[in-house]
Amino acid sequence: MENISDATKQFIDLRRHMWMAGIEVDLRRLIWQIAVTGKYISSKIQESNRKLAGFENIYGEEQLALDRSSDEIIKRQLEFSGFVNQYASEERESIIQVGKGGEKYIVTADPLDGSSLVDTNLAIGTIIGIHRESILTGGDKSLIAAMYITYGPLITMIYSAGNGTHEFVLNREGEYVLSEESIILKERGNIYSIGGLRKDWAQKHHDYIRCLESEGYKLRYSGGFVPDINQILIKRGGVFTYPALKGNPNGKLRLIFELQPMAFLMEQAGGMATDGRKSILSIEPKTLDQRCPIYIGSKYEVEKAKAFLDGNKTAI
Ligand code: AFP
Repeated sequence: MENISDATKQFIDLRRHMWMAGIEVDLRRLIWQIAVTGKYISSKIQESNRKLAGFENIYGEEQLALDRSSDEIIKRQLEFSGFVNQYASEERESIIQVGKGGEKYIVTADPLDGSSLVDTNLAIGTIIGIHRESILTGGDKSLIAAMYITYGPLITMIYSAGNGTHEFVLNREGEYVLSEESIILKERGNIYSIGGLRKDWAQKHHDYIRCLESEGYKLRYSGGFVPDINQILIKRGGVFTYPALKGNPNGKLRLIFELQPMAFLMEQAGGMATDGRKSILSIEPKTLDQRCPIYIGSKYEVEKAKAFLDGNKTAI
């Protein structure tokens, strides 16, 4: 759907966009059902923020941690979806059955990533992966769609079902309407988002970061994976990295719940995602909570990271 005018975009809601993109009906319904949970999670954030309603929420019910209550909202939505067989969440030890058996999809979630930022009023988000096959043994074709919802000044939702990467904004009527269609990253950007403590970085990572700084990259790091990635997508370039650390070679972020969905969305936008050597989507997870170093964003910066980590100075 090339060249949709801004005026027209506001009339293209999420369901119409997915229908126009020819996405199969069950997957369209599932993506929409998950997107709707964003409204409920957002009201939980409002309602349970201690600055608004004390440590008890306005109903006086026992206050679940926000990430666990967000997880419950998603689980309940999936139980009634009719399309989901299993659900894996960063908040749960194991994969759980939510369907009767035989349903088409398996859903992964980081229900509320960055929840430690809620009291600072910084943006946080929900990260979703939709799989056809087993999460652990389905290979790199298992992931067929990904999405994330950002709870910031606006509630926005980015999705892809292999049809490019697109942004929607939740309007006053409670509809997700198209705001950025077919996001495509430039060859390179000018922002870098770097996690982990400098004292724990390997020398090759230090050298890479120093090179970006010598090329004038601007530091943009909030401590929230979702808004930090969202900034690279919406600004059409740059790099986010949470590297291998001394004493923690797998870094901090989780392969299944955080990195695979973001890698899917970034690659659909013409970007790249690697652990420093292999593409994220080619890594077969061994365990649910497997962590992985990450370099994700526009091609120039990610290829440069690979060159530094390979010690291949000529390619730098
Ligand atoms: P929380 O969910 O505990 O706030 O952690 C957020 C996160 O998993 C991810 O969203 C950030 O990119 C990363 O941790 C920030 O880690 P540091 O606090 O070590 O910078």
